[in-house]
Amino acid sequence: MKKKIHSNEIRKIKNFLSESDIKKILKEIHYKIFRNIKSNNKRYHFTYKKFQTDYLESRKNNKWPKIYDSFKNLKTLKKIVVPKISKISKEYSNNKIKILSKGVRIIEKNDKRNYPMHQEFVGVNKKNFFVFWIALHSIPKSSGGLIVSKNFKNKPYNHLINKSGYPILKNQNLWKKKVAEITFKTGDLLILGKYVPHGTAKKTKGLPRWACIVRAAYS
Ligand SMILES: O=C(O)CCC(=O)C(=O)O
Ligand SMILES: [Fe+2]
Repeated sequence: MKKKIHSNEIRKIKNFLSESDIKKILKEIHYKIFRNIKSNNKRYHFTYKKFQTDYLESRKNNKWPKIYDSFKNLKTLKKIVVPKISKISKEYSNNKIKILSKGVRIIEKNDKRNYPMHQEFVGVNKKNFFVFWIALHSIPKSSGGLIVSKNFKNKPYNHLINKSGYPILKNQNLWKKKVAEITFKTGDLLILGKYVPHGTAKKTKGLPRWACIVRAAYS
């Protein structure tokens, strides 16, 4: 029997990506960043700390939006993450999945890019689709994990577009009253149904938060 996932469900899968998978992903990202900063140190060398400091440096560069956009096409997403998502999806359905979008999302302390509460269905014209959200490092409390609603119906709610252009649920303050914060260990995956209200957890501490987000639909 397949463990079908419903549109109002969330499922956590621990250790979905291994430390070595993640190192490959972060190295690819770091190299893209490194090539675009004016660094005195000409030699490329990956360490997690250097990755984070080079990122903060490259954010000041006007090429940053282009670099960020290129993360959608990371080879490691295609070669490591997508095949693993296809594989795990077979546990939930006999139907094949189609990747709708993939990318990397970064949240810094008190970041304006924080996502308010929303459901994922807005603008996605697929009956059966899911968000695959993967932590690229451990994310303890108050470090920009995810908040998910504890009390909601399995249906679409009305959304409005906020100043940043994101579709968000009306009455954010009410939604935010009944949420649980999800924390992550390196490589953990959270699968979210299209009607699960969710958003970015407050980030008041720690280095920038990195997650890989893939949206996929069953045919
Ligand atoms: O990564 C996050 O903090 C939230 C992202 C999200 O909900 C989305 O991309 O739809
Ligand atoms: Fe979302």
